Amino acid sequence: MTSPTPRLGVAMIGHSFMGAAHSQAWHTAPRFFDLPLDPVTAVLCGRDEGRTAAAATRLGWAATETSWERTLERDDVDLVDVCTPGDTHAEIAIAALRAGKHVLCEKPLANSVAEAEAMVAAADEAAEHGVRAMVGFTYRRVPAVALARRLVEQGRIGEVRHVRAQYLQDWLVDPEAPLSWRLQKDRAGSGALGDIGAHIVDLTQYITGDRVQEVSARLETFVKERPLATEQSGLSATASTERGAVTVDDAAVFIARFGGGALGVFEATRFATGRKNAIRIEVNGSRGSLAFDFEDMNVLELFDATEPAETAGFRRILATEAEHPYVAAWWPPGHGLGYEHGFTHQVVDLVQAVATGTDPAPGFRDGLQVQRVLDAVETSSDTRTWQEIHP
Ligand code: 4PW
Repeated sequence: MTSPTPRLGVAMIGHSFMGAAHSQAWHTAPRFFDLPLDPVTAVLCGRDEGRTAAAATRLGWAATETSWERTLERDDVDLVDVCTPGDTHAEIAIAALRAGKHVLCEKPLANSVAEAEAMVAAADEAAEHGVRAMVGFTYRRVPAVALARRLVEQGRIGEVRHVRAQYLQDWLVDPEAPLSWRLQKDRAGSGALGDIGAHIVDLTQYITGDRVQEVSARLETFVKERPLATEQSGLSATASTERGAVTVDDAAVFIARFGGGALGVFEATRFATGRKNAIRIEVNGSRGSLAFDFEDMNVLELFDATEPAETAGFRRILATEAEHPYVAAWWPPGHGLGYEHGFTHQVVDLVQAVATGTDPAPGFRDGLQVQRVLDAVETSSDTRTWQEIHP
């Protein structure tokens, strides 16, 4: 008789947009992937008892808590999934690691470099006792993106010279869209820069295997005052009659130089009218190019410069074959994946790392490096100078 798969008790802190995305991932991952540990959605933690209980029923969690400190004391919890706004990441994640719980923390890792450094220190200490920490840059786990990384690693596009990255949303174009927590510096750390710019910094570094080393940036807040938010759900919220100041950037643009010499152009905005969640990455190398757009997320475009000029051209690789990263566990070719699958793959990779006692990627150190880039971008914009990112 085979022994049962060991249990991994999970507690999730927060149950809004990211909480819902993570919940489906914890449920779905063991159903489609052969996992070495059995994740059990043990405890959902939120501040309001009634709302947390309703969310636990809807999202499938066995028990609820209204205090994250109490959640960390529970013996049925082995891993803490932090899905709260950035202002609580450091405090919760550090306490969880010290309590011997593995941690998955939403991005950006923290609201400041100092917080991210403290989190890395806690993660390093915890790693000595076999406790793991991961930061949730989920878009790395879109099969077409993971394929892009694989092709760069194999040398298919040669030496990388140009990186073009945009993260375009439009949910703030309406000046009356309410001032939700994502528009408050004390809660979110920064605006479009940290919320979505962080993703393209991580994605370009992941795909190229290189690091952003220098930046020159400009941030802008187009709408400086908005109605305060009452109810919030996902990216939308209900407007109150009172108004408040927007304390974060609406858009961030910056140019960059990577350590290996490639030049990068980055744009993160919530004002790209008509673009809902367009994450566009293009990488040009000495032997070819790659292009990806999340709004057509099952496709990776490849230009192979070694092909005869007569027939060479960008071709669309439909990344839905069993040979592509993560896809073998899913559907037959052509039956594409969606937004939520990145979160499922994140759980798969984290559970593997915990079970095998290896450091998950991206770990807190990767999160800190992205934080340093975000910080350099803000300083550059404030001072109108180029800023170096120190390792
Ligand atoms: O991918 C994005 C997130 O990181 C989502 O579109 C929304 O913006 C929710 O949080 C950020």
